[in-house]
Amino acid sequence: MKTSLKLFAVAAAFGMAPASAFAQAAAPAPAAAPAAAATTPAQQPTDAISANSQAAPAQPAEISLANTGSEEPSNASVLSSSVTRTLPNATVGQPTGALGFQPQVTPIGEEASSFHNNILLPLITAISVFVLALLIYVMVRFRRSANPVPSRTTHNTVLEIAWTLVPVLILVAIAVPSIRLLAHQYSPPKADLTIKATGNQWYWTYTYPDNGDFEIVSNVLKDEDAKKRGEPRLLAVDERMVVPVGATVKMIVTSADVIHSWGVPAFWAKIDAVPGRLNETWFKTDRPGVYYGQCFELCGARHAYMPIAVEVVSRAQFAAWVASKGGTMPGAPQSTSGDETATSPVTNPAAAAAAAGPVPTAGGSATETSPEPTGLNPATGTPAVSTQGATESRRGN
Ligand SMILES: [Cu+2]
Repeated sequence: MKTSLKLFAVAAAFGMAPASAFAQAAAPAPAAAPAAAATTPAQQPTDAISANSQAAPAQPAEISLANTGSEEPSNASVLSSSVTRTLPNATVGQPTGALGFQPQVTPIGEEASSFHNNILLPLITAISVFVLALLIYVMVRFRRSANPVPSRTTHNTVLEIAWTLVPVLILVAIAVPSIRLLAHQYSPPKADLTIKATGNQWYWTYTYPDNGDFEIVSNVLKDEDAKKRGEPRLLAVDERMVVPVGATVKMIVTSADVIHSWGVPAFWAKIDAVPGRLNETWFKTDRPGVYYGQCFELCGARHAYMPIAVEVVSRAQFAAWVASKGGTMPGAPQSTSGDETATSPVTNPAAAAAAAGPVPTAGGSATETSPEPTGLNPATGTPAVSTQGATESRRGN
């Protein structure tokens, strides 16, 4: 009896450890939304735009490509094919109501969810079932009527060694893939693009230091506006963070006021946004689409209303979007003064293509003509990776 109980205690204590993996598993179910959700979130960010005085694209409420100085005539089909909003896929990139993780679209996410689904989940299930079976066996076999005179046994060497050794071996077995996953997460490939995300009460701003340091302000959409655009409520935003497909994106995350947390579950990326401090995470996805996240740190009254929407587009579409925001592509002729190779279409066709913006092909599909996203940032200076810079740029507010 006693041994069985002890075995139960050990197994139970052990069983709880892998269960903590569930802690990160929580999909970002949008918090229960009071009707107050729709109270004019779009007002705060105006000062944030004006604060970023350099080359601010005069408050682009609606994206317009017509006057970006591109040599292409303002062509409606170019416009619609390059900078329209991608419609979200209801099964990817947002909560679906299903159990488990959202479908993962990054290599890290695939590795992590596979670790969870194929190793941790079966293991904790087996342990729980084993413990439950032991409990039931003890309750039936050693109940008072069936076992009136209990055994006086106090030690069983074989059993004691076993219940010490087996959990240790299980932990070691878990540690191997776990530490391998950690290593992969913390040794990202060289970044193609750096984006600085700043949490604010209660919206996000995104700065693109590689693309002329322009800033976009991302506010939650009212429920009715989200519905009109075919997007999920409390996850849709007015200005999405846009990244090119296949690019390794380095996220520099900070905050302008209190602690927020930037995360997109489908990317397996989440990191705290701490005022006065720069945190870093990264993601890379080969799947174009719209992926939603939210603030993951309780940050105040409207914590539930500062969602994150990342739109993954082709490289040509990204270049068009950058141009529409008044930014530049790295290596583009107008933005380089000292780098002569970057200006030559011969030595750097990617840069030339980027400078020219989207090529209006007959089918309107700019994707086919887009060069590989590698080389997106030939001069990966990461201008914003200075703690002082982060805090100082915010001081003006
Ligand atoms: Cu927040």
